[in-house]
Amino acid sequence: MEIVFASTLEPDPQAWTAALRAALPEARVRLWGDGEPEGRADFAVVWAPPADLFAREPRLRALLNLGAGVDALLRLQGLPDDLPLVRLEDGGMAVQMAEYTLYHLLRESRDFGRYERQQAEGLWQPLDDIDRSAWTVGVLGAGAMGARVAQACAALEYPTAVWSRSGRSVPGAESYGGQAGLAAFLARTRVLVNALPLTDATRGILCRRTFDQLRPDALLINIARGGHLVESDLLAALDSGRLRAAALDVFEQEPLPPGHPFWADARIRITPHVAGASLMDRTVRQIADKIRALDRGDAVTGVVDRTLQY
Ligand code: OXD
Repeated sequence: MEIVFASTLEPDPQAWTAALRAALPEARVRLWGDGEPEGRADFAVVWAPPADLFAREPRLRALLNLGAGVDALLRLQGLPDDLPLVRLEDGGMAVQMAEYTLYHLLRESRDFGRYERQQAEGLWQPLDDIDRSAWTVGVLGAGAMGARVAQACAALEYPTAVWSRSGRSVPGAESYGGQAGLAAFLARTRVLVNALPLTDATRGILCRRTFDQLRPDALLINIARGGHLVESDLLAALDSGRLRAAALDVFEQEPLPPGHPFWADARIRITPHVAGASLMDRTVRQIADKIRALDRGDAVTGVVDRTLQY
């Protein structure tokens, strides 16, 4: 069995290739562009692969993505229609996304920013006790990421709901499904967390119409994709006071360009697409198990449905 590791974005492709070699000693694992003979790979492990991968590796039996989101992969020129794509289900990202969400939720609901300002003024001034019923969390997406985020919020007794296309239930959270359930979900939500896949159906879902349906003084946390957000609608919602703040980890254009209005906006907290990193050990173990199963002809989980786009 031959495996090729191909990424135009991964800063240390040698380390991933070495980890795959260690996890799959029975396979020949190559790094794309290493000068070795091409055209014989059975599986490709990728993160933003080069577009000519498919022409140069025509014998691929499956593509395994180093991340959970496959939106960019599905847009890649030359991607064969019948090539199975397997997304990463949880390579340690879900718990990090839960942490990220809790950090911003706690900061706002416990007013820790205000205590920081008070400290700078040498002021000892307890603020009002927290009223959890006022901090209703709504998570868009009930997959591995959304479910973990929702469970973490619910564990701290924030009233939590999830919304998904299918209405999948998550223990500890109320669940809402489909277009029919969206309005009721938004109407009970003050802290909106986006953990959806980016598809034709979800692009632009974080827009004025959505913001207008949330409870007042809302907080937006986007840990999915920049394409979900209509940026001008976010700025308008912050200006009008409809939203109090936003925590954004992902952007339509990454890196966020210098001079972009989000940089200088004190109501927006920016992180550089780090809310949920794929951790090497867990990711490689998961991918190695899946490659072995695929090689045996067994079914694996995480296969992308091209119609649903995730
Ligand atoms: C992912 C990501 O898709 O890190 O997993 O964005």
